[in-house]
Amino acid sequence: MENCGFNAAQLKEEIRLQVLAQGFQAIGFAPAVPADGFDRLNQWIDAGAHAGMAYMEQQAPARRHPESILKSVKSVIMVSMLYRCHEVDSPLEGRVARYARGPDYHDVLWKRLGTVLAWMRGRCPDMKGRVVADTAPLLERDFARRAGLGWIGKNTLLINQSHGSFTVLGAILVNLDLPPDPPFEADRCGSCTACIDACPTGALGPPRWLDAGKCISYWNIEHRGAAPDWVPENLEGWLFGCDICQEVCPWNRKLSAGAGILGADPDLLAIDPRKLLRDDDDALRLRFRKTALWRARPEGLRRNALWVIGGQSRMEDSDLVSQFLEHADAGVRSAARWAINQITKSNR
Ligand code: B12
Ligand code: SF4
Repeated sequence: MENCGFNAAQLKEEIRLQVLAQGFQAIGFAPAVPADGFDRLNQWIDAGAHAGMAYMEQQAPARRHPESILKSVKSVIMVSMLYRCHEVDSPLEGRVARYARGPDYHDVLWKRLGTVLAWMRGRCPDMKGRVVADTAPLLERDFARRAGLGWIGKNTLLINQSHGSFTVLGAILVNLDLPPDPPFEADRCGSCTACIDACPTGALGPPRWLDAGKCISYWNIEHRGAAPDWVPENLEGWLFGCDICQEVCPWNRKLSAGAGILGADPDLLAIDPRKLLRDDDDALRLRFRKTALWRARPEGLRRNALWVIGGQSRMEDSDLVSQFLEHADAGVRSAARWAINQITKSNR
């Protein structure tokens, strides 16, 4: 589509300003072409590295090209938003991945990118566009690299030279011809292997390959039901998600705690797993419905809380944990059994 009479470079600059005004830290423009990493995605799926994420397998063909999301797409506008990075030191609480410590980022991104798209429609009433954040079949990190936002680190995350990797990604797909930015070609990881070395479950490696079946954030976010014992044994206190491969990354060191627009809720910096176990479904819904933690649903949150409590092995928790030994959900029951065993072993 012609750019409704606008000079493409000027329209691009205006879009950039609109995106930055919505609190995004970075924006870049990529052409709507087949994804660079599509073959790698297929190798990853063929190797079973997606573990139980059936949607990754089902949607794989759709990730080849952004036209599966918007048929007439010509440009992919990639954006990233830095989230806040407060450190928390509360040994009895469960650790929450930083991206989940505020309102659900999907809602934030969809709303803000929707505002930008509405502005664009005001300029070009006949244009077509789609807002994307996480859930659509787009290889977001590939397109972010293509749009010049950064490189793909050995922890597989998109790293921006100024903002590091504690960012979430989103996109606006449009049928406008917007001049692309140069892709980010350099690999700034160099000889560093800090993330690969730090991962407690060996999920990373070879570089830029993550075996989801070994990744803590797969087990405590995506997986439903029981898990093998080595999962809770290596949880290192993570109640939801895991940030270890980002915490050790030198590119995240200079970030200040207050940086980023995605606000952090003080109640979500870390979560008391005992309170979580005492809450019923309605209370959990009220507390977590509008946050990313809701993806785990009440039974997943209870299972994760039991894993964290088991890892702390305190005798005084045994009564509470015992209440879940006959729970209706198999994942919760099995986590309670594991936690009781841990408590008993450590207090013999
Ligand atoms: C499935 C998924 C997961 C899975 C699998 C993770 C994974 N590495 O694939 C699990 C549940 C484990 C997960 C965990 C996390 N996730 Co996640 N996840 C996704 C999702 C939905 C798809 C990712 C995907 O396509 N994987 C497929 C594999 C094959 O991808 P890959 O290993 O990275 O390889 C691809 C590219 O990197 C590329 N590639 C690799 N090497 C090279 C080298 C070169 C030179 C080139 C050109 C290309 C290239 O080729 C591959 C195919 O495209 C995306 C959203 C989206 N729509 O993209 C979010 C996303 C990747 N997740 C995100 C986040 C925040 C996380 C967590 C940090 C959350 C947390 N704190 O717990 C962790 C990080 C774990 C990690 N180190 O990856 C963000 C990452 C933001 C960023 N800055 O990169 C995304 C983009 C969501 C978003 N919209 O913000 N996630
Ligand atoms: S920790 Fe080192 S190897 Fe891993 S992503 Fe960061 S710079 Fe790259």
